[in-house]
Amino acid sequence: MDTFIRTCPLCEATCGLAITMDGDRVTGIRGDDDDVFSHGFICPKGTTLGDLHHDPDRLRRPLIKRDGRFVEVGFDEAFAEIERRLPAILNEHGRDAVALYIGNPTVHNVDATMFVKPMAKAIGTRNIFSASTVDQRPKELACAWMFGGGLTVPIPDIDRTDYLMILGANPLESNGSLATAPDWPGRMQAIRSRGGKVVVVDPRRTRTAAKADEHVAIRPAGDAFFLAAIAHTIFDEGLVSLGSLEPHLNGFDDVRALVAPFTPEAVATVTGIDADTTRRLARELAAAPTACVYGRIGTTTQEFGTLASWLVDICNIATGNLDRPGGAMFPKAAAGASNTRPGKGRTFRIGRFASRVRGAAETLGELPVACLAEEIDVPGEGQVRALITVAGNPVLSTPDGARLDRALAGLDFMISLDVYLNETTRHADVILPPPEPLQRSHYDLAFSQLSVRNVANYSPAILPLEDGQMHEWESMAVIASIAQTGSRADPSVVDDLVALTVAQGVATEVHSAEDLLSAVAPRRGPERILDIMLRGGPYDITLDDLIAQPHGIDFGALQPRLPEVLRTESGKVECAPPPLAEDVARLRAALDRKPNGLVLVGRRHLRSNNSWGHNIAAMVKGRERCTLQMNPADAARLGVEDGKPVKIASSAGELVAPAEITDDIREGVVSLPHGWGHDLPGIRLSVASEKAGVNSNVLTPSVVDTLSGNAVLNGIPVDVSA
Ligand SMILES: Nc1nc2c(c(=O)[nH]1)N[C@H]1C(S)=C(S)[C@@H](COP(=O)(O)OP(=O)(O)OC[C@H]3O[C@@H](n4cnc5c(=O)[nH]c(N)nc54)[C@H](O)[C@@H]3O)O[C@H]1N2
Ligand SMILES: Nc1nc2c(c(=O)[nH]1)N[C@H]1C(S)=C(S)[C@@H](COP(=O)(O)OP(=O)(O)OC[C@H]3O[C@@H](n4cnc5c(=O)[nH]c(N)nc54)[C@H](O)[C@@H]3O)O[C@H]1N2
Ligand code: SF4
Ligand SMILES: [Mo]
Repeated sequence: MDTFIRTCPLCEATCGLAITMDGDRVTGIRGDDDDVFSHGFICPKGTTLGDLHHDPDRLRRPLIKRDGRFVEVGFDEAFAEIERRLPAILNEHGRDAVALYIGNPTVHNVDATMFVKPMAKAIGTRNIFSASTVDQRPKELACAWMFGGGLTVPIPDIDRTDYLMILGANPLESNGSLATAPDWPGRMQAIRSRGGKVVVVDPRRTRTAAKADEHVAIRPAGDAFFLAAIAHTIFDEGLVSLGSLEPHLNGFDDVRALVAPFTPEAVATVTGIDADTTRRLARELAAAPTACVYGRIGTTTQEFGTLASWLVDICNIATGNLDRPGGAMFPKAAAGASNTRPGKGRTFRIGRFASRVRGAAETLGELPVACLAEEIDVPGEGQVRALITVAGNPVLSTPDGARLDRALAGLDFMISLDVYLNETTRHADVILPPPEPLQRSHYDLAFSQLSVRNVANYSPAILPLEDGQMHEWESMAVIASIAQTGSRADPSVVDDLVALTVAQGVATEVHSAEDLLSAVAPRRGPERILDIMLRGGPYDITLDDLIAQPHGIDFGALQPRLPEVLRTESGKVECAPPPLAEDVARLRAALDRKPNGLVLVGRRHLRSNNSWGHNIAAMVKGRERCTLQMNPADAARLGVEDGKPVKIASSAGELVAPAEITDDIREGVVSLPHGWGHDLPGIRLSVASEKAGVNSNVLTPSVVDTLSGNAVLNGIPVDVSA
């Protein structure tokens, strides 16, 4: 029996795991007590990595659809099929005829993270979509405008704060997001134990809210109004305290006028929060020795997501809490961060091109995934005819799931890189499975840039590839060469090119690109690129240094980084960037809305992983979880009984799900989790199909936050009937 140390790739918390193996069988998984960051913490999901490894439904060989049925083939044959069909579409209909959808696990997989962009570039399409536009795009844009980088996100310093206000996040179920921290439960409890306060703003009394000092049951989509009223109060009552931030700010005084209409009284109806509470919370925030406002998916996947994201940091700035210990701080990642390299600031722009059908603006090189179905099913010049999905299940994860499902059936050609034959990949002509997590190395390129401590941790692969398997980066490199030249090249061609580009990007006077490349020889693939990034990074370490420290290297608590972290044209924090300032008019226009009828929000459960956790028996055991939560008052009014099926209808579609009547949700709001609906024909998910649930995104219209293009997944008007 051997024990292997590796980082869990299943969520953003990056826990260290100690995995015992007997040959290629996983015999046990526990938290790694010596991990410099997680200190032994593990959640129930982390213990299921072995079940994923042994899952008989997990794809181990490529599949090709022949006469409507999938047959297992080797990679050679799969690539021959791609060679036969992909270049023909590119040649006949142009580069934009091939779309790409990049799903969430891509960022948990260093192979895919490093090679998906080169693959996209080789295809040369504008039709790039990703899970980011059903997730954090508003936060990225707000940060790009304010600080000059989409990943220059202020992270709540939860280990040192005296006051944490959490909006639209449930880290006790999700284990945290845009705030990488193993053991959120322990770290949150520590705030209270040292005499601090935790406030949770959420329409539901979540597990996180239940463990906090105070729960504020906001109405869905009320966050931008509420935060504007907090900021208003801070200005109005003379509570602004910029401290050492002042010389680093541009346009802070403009914010006062922008939030002026949003008095606590004026927002009370849209937020559902009485003016006294809002005022008190603003005073508490200003009075706390250190404080931090933290907003997550409930604040971004809604109508005013970008404004809410901006106002989170306005509240942090106004109280002097940006960039100070205990406030919201900027991590300094060991590898891959653009804000650790010297760089000239520039004014960030979106809308360099627009989507064909509705003219939605490009953001960070992508189009909103809410537009994907229409780009496929609306005929005309520039129509999407082929799709490549990478680690994504957009039929269950993105708006108007039923329409997208139909649209995918009409494509000329579809390739999926995925580990399962699921609701989305059933439409593919070719499925290329990556090796599973234990067969690949791991480094959190993205999450170390979003972490509450500066930590670096590398895990080598535990198991080798089996015959007939291929690394995911190699598959991507081969597809890139087919898209670029019409025929297959060895993956090393693209690999060399990517390594050179990365080396040139991080080269300095001390380390030239050539020096870097020769220093990391003979490594190849992601290891070589990572080694280059580490050598060019702020701590000047090498991959060997990380290999020598399997429990990770801790570079310590976050340090103040202003103004060095900024890449704005002014070199200052832009407090009132024009696109955000202009969007405030939209918020003002909505101020007099009267809430009317029920609205739908989502939720997550500790034992889920978006749409793909449900094929593991340990993840779906227990009572049914895909239920419509509703408040007893709403249930009584509508004659709904607990456990009985109810019909839920929106402008996009309708579903039937069992009702779960609970005080833990505010009146006027109902909640259904996403990622369910495993009852479609042709999928190969034997466990998930047994507890199929319903696809909540059948109810999600393809409406977006107009500034960011991010889908509105929360606050959807619905009718519920018994
Ligand atoms: N167990 C588990 N963990 C996960 C995932 C998973 O599927 N399962 N998914 C991972 C991913 S991809 C992500 S992005 C993260 C997300 O991590 P979190 O942001 O913590 O996600 P949720 O747990 O969905 O919490 C969102 C909360 O927002 C509330 N909410 C809904 N609408 C509003 C609103 O308008 N205003 C406010 N203030 N609150 C609102 C919901 O009630 C919910 O409690 O989780 C990650 N971790
Ligand atoms: N209503 C509603 N909808 C939501 C949300 C919500 O809160 N409410 N949350 C949104 C959020 S935050 C997100 S991030 C999205 C997620 O949206 P997606 O990323 O589209 O969906 P996932 O369910 O994460 O699907 C991941 C897919 O990747 C596959 N996979 C897993 N590991 C690998 C790998 O290493 N390589 C490859 N190639 N494939 C792999 C899995 O089999 C699965 O098919 O969903 C969004 N949708
Ligand atoms: S919290 Fe996340 S990273 Fe930690 S064990 Fe659970 S799933 Fe893995
Ligand atoms: Mo996400």
